Parts: sequence; structure tokens; C-alpha cells
Amino acid sequence: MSVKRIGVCNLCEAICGLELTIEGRDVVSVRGNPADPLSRGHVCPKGVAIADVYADPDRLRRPVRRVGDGWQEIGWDEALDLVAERLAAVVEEHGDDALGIYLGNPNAHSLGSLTHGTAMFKAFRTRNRYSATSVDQLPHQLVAHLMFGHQLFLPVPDIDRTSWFLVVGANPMASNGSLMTVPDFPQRVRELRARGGRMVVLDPRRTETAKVADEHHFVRPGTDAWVLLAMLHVLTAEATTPPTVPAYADGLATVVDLVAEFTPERAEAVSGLPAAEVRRLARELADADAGVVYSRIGVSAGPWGTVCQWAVNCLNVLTGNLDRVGGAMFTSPAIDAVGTGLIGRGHHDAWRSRVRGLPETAGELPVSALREEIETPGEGQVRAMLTVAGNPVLSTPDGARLDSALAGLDFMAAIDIYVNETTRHADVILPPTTALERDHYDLVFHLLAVRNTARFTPAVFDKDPDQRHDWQIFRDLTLRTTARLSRKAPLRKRLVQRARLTASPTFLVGQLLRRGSSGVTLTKLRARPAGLDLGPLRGGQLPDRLHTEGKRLDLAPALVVGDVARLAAAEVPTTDDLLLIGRRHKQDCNSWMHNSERLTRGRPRHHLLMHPDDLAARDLADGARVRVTSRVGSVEVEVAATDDLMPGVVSLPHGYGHAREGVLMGRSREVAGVSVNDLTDPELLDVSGNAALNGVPVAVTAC
Ligand SMILES: Nc1nc2c(c(=O)[nH]1)N[C@H]1C(S)=C(S)[C@@H](COP(=O)(O)OP(=O)(O)OC[C@H]3O[C@@H](n4cnc5c(=O)[nH]c(N)nc54)[C@H](O)[C@@H]3O)O[C@H]1N2
Ligand SMILES: Nc1nc2c(c(=O)[nH]1)N[C@H]1C(S)=C(S)[C@@H](COP(=O)(O)OP(=O)(O)OC[C@H]3O[C@@H](n4cnc5c(=O)[nH]c(N)nc54)[C@H](O)[C@@H]3O)O[C@H]1N2
Ligand code: SF4
Ligand SMILES: [Mo]
Repeated sequence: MSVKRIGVCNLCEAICGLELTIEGRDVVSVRGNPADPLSRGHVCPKGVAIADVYADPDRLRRPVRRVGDGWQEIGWDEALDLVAERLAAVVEEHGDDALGIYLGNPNAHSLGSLTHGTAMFKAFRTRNRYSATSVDQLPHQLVAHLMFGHQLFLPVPDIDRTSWFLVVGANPMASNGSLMTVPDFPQRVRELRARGGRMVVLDPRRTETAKVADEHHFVRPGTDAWVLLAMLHVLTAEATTPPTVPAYADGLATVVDLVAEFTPERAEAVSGLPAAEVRRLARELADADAGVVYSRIGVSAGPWGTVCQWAVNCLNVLTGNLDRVGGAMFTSPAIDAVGTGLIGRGHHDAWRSRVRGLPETAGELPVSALREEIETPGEGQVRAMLTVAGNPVLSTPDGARLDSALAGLDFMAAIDIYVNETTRHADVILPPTTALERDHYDLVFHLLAVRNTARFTPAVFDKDPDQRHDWQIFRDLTLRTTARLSRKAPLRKRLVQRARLTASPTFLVGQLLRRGSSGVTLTKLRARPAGLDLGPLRGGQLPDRLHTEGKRLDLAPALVVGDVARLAAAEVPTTDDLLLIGRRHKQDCNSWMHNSERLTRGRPRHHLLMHPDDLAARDLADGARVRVTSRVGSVEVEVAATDDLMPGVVSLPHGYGHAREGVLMGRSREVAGVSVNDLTDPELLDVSGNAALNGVPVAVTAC
């Protein structure tokens, strides 16, 4: 007998509501839930494949311990004790910093990780904390911290009401949006255009998003900063009436000074975008009924991510579009993880990495420094690692060297559901339950959504008795490890910690809802599992909701001023090399969905994309195997010709490169590919410490 159940997809930031048909322990079908007030019935190919993760025989369900070249299943108590014993021993012998922690992307998509993971990471007092943030959105967080006073108080494009939408370095038609929870982006763009609005895309590739836009312009990788600053130049130096900013904003005069020499002509010389277009785009934004500029990973994971994200905010402020309907707006979530302090405001450069002296942000060091912190001897050297839901061997720069560094650790444990390129180095892997087996309330993505909604989704399946939820793993590992440390927190602190770790995530959600003023309760949410609609985003929330001292918005933070000066002095990048950028495909999910048959059938997607003229100039044929070489490494891969790429630019998707020994992912089909991060360079960093993964100089030659 089949029954219908409501579920939720946690594979990307769109957080679509699902309707599952199940028979016993099998998922028979998955579709979008039309009653969901945010996702409105949308589902993408990955959402359907969530059933494949659940059913995958390669997925770990019980702890495993590495024995020789293989794995042996062991019991939970034995596994947890073993990990706690070894982690505590390393800390006792070598100090707190000898333990390295890496947190991957799915942590942001798990309730248990947000309620209980953070307590665990705090209990381990290491400065060697790393995460996918520094190969992703670190510039957004740093700029939000500097300007708005909180790292996750991030304005979201009001796509449903804007009339002019500039998208810089994002491909939401494939990614479904990021730092903008926007399920059913295709339909929302159709609606935007149907009401007479325009979407403009700046991207070195004519992407799926570019193809549904009103306009697309190529921009040379890594040069958006010159373009965005030139737009600010047009709004200030070339405006007949000087721009006004809200009374709560300081620093306009500094902004005007900073952009004075960034002319559209200079932007054209560097980026290839004609000066006349830069001027027109700036004026269209200023004249739009409601306009908004949005930038994402093509820019934040570039050499000037922080300056770009700051410029985006300034463009929205100077055109009166911050905090107003149709512009860049702030959500009013039922659980305000930002306002309640559940997520800290952040800080920057409170300490630096031991080897290269790179600054921390919000307690994390740039992951580009991880390899050297493991390999360089001395006090504070990382000797043991704990990775949680991550795959840095494929997702961070110079992954090949990190791969060998991990092999040399004294001990490594992983909390993960797969043996991947990273976790294959673990001595013990502790696998939690997956999305369909746990309760969910989204503590992160309601904060970033284009509409205010709230939704609680009970687990679709009960977990097997011998499985553990991630929060239970975090709880047990924290308690068992801290019990073995000679340093003890004061008794009161320990009791509070124990109480917090022992309460279930669902209980905590109920408490957090009661703390808010939305009137939403767990009972109400349980009665409406499709979700509650709390209405469109509301304008006019500033300065009240600013987290800065005196509720002032700083338009010219010192760190950015310094980096704009560095940009002004930078040589215009010229190179005979090709510039490598990344890309995402609808059917990929970072590095970890390549076991799904339905996502991997059809044409392979791992090719190097290259313009036909660039191929011809090197006597290379479409489809040939080529060698791509950067400063740090080299890979061999098939090339595909396309004039969707700007000449001089090549593209590889990340998350491929599974052909490493022992990895149980992507092995049964032709999806191994190569890892783009065997080419990206840990020395190429934005001022925030974020890796510049896009715009890496490479040479392409015949094999
Ligand atoms: N060159 C280049 N590199 C990039 C990017 C790029 O655009 N270009 N993008 C970057 C970005 S934006 C990101 S976010 C990172 C992602 O980088 P990572 O977060 O390091 O890697 P993922 O591929 O997301 O791997 C997630 C892991 O979590 C496991 N997992 C899945 N669900 C769960 C769960 O519920 N619990 C636990 N414990 N584990 C789970 C999976 O098995 C997988 O091993 O990659 C970055 N790397
Ligand atoms: N299907 C799918 N969806 C995903 C993911 C996935 O792996 N697969 N991952 C999720 C995650 S973790 C994230 S962070 C988001 C990311 O979401 P997006 O930021 O939308 O990610 P991408 O699709 O990589 O888009 C980045 C775009 O930047 C362009 N670009 C590269 N370099 C430059 C440059 O120098 N300047 C400009 N202007 N553009 C540049 C690339 O051509 C690309 O089109 O996607 C999420 N959604
Ligand atoms: S768009 Fe994202 S959240 Fe929605 S079904 Fe696809 S992967 Fe899941
Ligand atoms: Mo990401």
C-alpha cells in the first residue's frame, strides 16, 4: 500500500517542499509540493534523486573503521570511544590547535548540525577550524559584518517585485540560487519579464541564466571589480545630481573618492565590457522603479570578492534600493538566528594562521591554509583531523596536495555518509541519518529567502534502531571527548552544555519559535506541514535592525578602503594564458551525487569547455583529450568546443575527479572526470581569505 508524505529537499539552497509517495521503506515517487508557499510545487532533477541517496547501497549506515586497505563495521559505542580517545590524546599531548576541523556544505542544510554541531565545535577549542565558507561566500559574510554589523544579515534580491535585476557571476538557472533562496527561479524570471522587468547578466560564459536574460555581457574573469566600481563612478562623478544615502549611512564622501579614478574606460580596458554599456547599466539601475544588483560565486570566489560584494551593496544603497520593495531586502524569519544571537555577529583578524599569517574570520581560517598547517612541523601543527560533511580534497585549492597531507595525519575521523576522496583517509567514519530520516526546520535558508515562510517537516522514515542522527553523534562525541581532557570547563558551564546537547533539535526549534515574535509555534507548523506563508519581504527595516554600534551603516569600512587602494595600484592583468573558471550543472550537487543513476545518465558533463578560436589557435580538435596545466598541477581531460565561452576563457565544473583508490562514488559510470581543484591555487586569495577559484591562469596543450 502506498502513502503520501511531505518531505523537504536539502540538496541546495532553494529548500523545495516535496510530496513523496512511499511503500514501506521505499520511495516510489517524488514531486514538488504545490501547496508549499515558498517553492510552489517546484522540484528539480536533484530533488527527485533524494530518494537515491536514501536507497544507495554504497551509503554508510553504521560506523566503519579502516583496517589495512578495507573497512570494517563496528558498533557505535566502540566507534565513538575510539574517536574520542584519539582526539583527546592528540589534544592532551600537543594542545588544542593540533586538532583540525573541516565543515562541509551539508552542515548548513542540517538542523541537527546547526543546533548541536556548533556546540561541539566550540567545545574543541582549536584555532584550526576550516570550512567550505572560504571557498564560497566568505566575502559576503565579511562585508555584511563590516557594513551591517552581522555576518549573516544579508540583503536578498526581491526578485518577485523588482523591475531591473543585475546578476553578476551567478547561474541560478543551474544552481537554483545562492544567498537567495529562490525555488523555481525559471518561473520567477518569466514573471519578472512578463511584468516588464529586465534581467541583465554579466558572466564570462553565456550560461543558462544568460540565455533567459534580456541582456548578457561577457566580462573577463576576475575583473568585475573594475566594472562595479565604474558603475559607482558613473553614479557619483558623472551624475548631474549627486546621490543621496539614508541618514543612517556614513562614508559617502569616501566612496566618492575611492571610485573617482575607476572610469568606465578603465573598466572596458580590463574587463572587455564596453564603457558605454557600463554607463548605460549604471543609469538604468539608477532610473529603475526598483532595481537590484546581485552577485555570487563567480565573483565571491574571485581575486576581488570582498571589493565586489562591497560595491554591490554600495550600488544598491546609492540607488535607494537597499531595504526597499523590489530592491535588496531583509527577511523577517520566524526564527531569527541572526537577531537572537544564535549565530554570532562575526569578527575578523582576531588571530592569524600559524604558517602563512592569514586572518581568521568568525573563528575560521581560510581553507587554502589547511594543507600547510598539516605539513609544517612545529607547535600548533595539525596532527589529527575531524571532517564533517565535507570533501575538501575535491572542493578546495590544490586538492591533490591536501590529499597526500591527509594521508600523513596521526589520526583522522569523519562524520559522513560516504567514503569519498577525503573520508577515505579517515581511521573511523561515523555516518549519520539522511534528510528523509530526520526532522527539519531550516534555520539558515529562511533567513535568505525571497519570501517570508516557515515550515517544519517531520522525518519521512523512522531511523533504524542502530542508526544515529547527526545531533546524537555530535552530543556523544563532545561528551566523550571532553570527559577525557584534563582541562575541564567550570561545572556550571558543563551542565549547561550537557543540557543543550541532550535536548533534541525539534525541542530547540519549539523553544526558538517561542522566543520570536512571529506567533508561529511548532503546533501550528505541525498542523500545516506544507508551510506557513508569512508574506512578502518588508522594507523600511533599517536602521532598527542593523547590528552595528549606534545602528550606523558604514559605507566605507577600512578593510575595503585598503583593498580598493590595492586594486587601484594593481597591474591590469594581462596574460597569454587562458583563464579557468568553474561551472555548475543542474544534475550535479557539489561532489557527492554521482552515484545516482538518474543524475548521471546521458551526456557526460565533466568536459573542459573552450572557445573554437582558442582550440584552433592550438591546433586542438573538439573532443580531443587535452592537458590543462596551472602553477600547481595538471590534469588530462576531454575538451568540448563552444562559443558560449568568452574567448580566452576555459571552464571545468568542480566536484569531479572520483578516480581515486577506494572511493565509492561515481565508479560505476563514466562520471569520474577530473578535479578542477587540482588546478586551482591556494596562493590566489581575496583579502577575506576566500580562495580565488575563478580566473586561474592555465595552459591547454595536446596530450
Ligand atoms: N573550483 C571550485 N571549487 C569549489 C566551488 C566552485 O565553484 N569551484 N564551489 C565551492 C562551494 S560553493 C562549496 S559549498 C564547496 C563544497 O565543498 P564541501 O562541502 O567540502 O564538499 P561537498 O561536495 O559538498 O561534500 C559534502 C559531503 O557531505 C556528505 N554528506 C551529505 N549529506 C550529509 C549529511 O547529512 N551529513 C553528513 N555528515 N554528511 C553528509 C557527502 O557524502 C559529501 O561527502 O565546494 C567549493 N569548491
Ligand atoms: N545544480 C547545482 N546547484 C547548486 C550546487 C551544485 O553543485 N549543483 N551547489 C550549491 C552551492 S554550494 C552554491 S554556493 C551555489 C552557487 O550558486 P551560483 O553562484 O549561481 O553558482 P554557479 O552556477 O557556479 O555560477 C557561478 C557563475 O559565475 C561565472 N563566473 C566565473 N568567473 C566569473 C567572473 O570572474 N566574473 C563573473 N561575472 N562571472 C564569473 C560562471 O561562469 C558561472 O556562471 O549553488 C548551489 N546550487
Ligand atoms: S531546486 Fe534545490 S531544493 Fe529544490 S528540488 Fe532541486 S536540489 Fe532540491
Ligand atoms: Mo557553496
